[in-house]
Amino acid sequence: MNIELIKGDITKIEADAIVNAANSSLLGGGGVDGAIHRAGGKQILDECIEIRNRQGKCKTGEAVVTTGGNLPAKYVIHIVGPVWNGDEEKGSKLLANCYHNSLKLAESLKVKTIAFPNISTGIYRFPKELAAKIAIDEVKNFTSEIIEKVIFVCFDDENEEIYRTLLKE
Ligand code: AR6
Repeated sequence: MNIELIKGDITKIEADAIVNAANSSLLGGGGVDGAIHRAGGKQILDECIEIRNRQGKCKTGEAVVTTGGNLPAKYVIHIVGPVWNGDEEKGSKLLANCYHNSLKLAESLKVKTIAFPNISTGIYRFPKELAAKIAIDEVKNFTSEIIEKVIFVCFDDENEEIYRTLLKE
């Protein structure tokens, strides 16, 4: 899989799938979640409500999919990242699951290109450098015959700098 780094707004990315850093309610929120629901329109929320009604709240690390609504992306994969509470071992495993489960779901949808935001590094306060290492490791360790490209979309300068440095290594 090719890895690409982009600085910007994930709602503008033309990938088969973009990943949303959602919360367990699946009903939207702030940060990238708010941006995706605003840009994608009501269809995404309606589908999230349907999923909620069918299976209840979404657990940390669990991935569910909706269409992209008005977004250029075909699918939105909603994942719930861990809230940082200082437990590095547990938090790291949960965050790794987020990337792994998103990639597995993407593969089952025959997605060729997928874009990730920096899950958990905003409102959920996960340390950015540790989160980036986990994200890059999970993607590099995932072998796929289907997914061709993974795009890390960094919104803030700090994350972009961290990813640029780690991806150079
Ligand atoms: N495009 C790409 N990345 C973005 C965008 C955007 N438009 N907007 C923000 N980011 P956060 P979390 C970056 O807080 O930490 C929500 O309320 C941001 O700079 O969106 O997983 C949910 O509903 C940061 O690096 O998600 C949950 O309640 C990254 O996205 C909670 O926040 C993640 O920040 C989830 O918190």
